Amino acid sequence: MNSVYIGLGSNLSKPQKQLNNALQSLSALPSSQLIQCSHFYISQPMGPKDQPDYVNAVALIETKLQPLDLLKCTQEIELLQGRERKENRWGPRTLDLDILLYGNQQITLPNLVIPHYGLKKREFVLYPLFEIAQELTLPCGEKLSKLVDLCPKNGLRAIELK
Ligand code: A4P
Ligand code: MG
Repeated sequence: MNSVYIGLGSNLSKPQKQLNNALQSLSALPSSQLIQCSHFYISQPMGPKDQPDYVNAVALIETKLQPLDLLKCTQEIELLQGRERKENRWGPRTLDLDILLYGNQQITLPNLVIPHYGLKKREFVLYPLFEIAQELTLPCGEKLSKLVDLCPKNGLRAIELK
């Protein structure tokens, strides 16, 4: 089994519901188990500002799926939840699933780069990841705790559980 961290993000069509649906789909992936998910966090949009705030979270799964098979699955889940890929970069979306880390592997393929290129500098990835993986060291040797210390929160806040 491989430990894989997945970043979830949504800012359209009831984002919290989108994330809950995505978690359900992740838990149903073949040869995989959903282990844990962070709180959901409200974050300011990175990129164009004329779009709603995002809801972000990070989930940990254990999986036997190989990285490209997993990518195929996560893209299918995005499409199932109405994701449309548009021209404008970093525009609003119903669901974005980013494979942040796949075990300790470093992967550079045309359609898959792991660790995810935004991981080290995005507060909406680092803080939820740190919540569920405080002792994590990245494949490059950097400690997650150090990256979190260096990253401003930029208004990021956890959604209170009711
Ligand atoms: N791809 C390569 N590596 C990976 C990976 N590790 N995980 C490729 C997933 N996909 C990966 O992704 C484009 C291509 O990246 C895929 O075809 C896949 O083969 P995409 O999901 O189609 O496009 P995208 O997400 O719009 O592009 P990009 O540049 O990946 O955007 P990001 O980095 O995902 O950022 N603001 C807040 N507050 N919260 C957010 O979650 N998200 C974005 C999108 C913008 N602003 C945001 C947030
Ligand atoms: Mg993406």
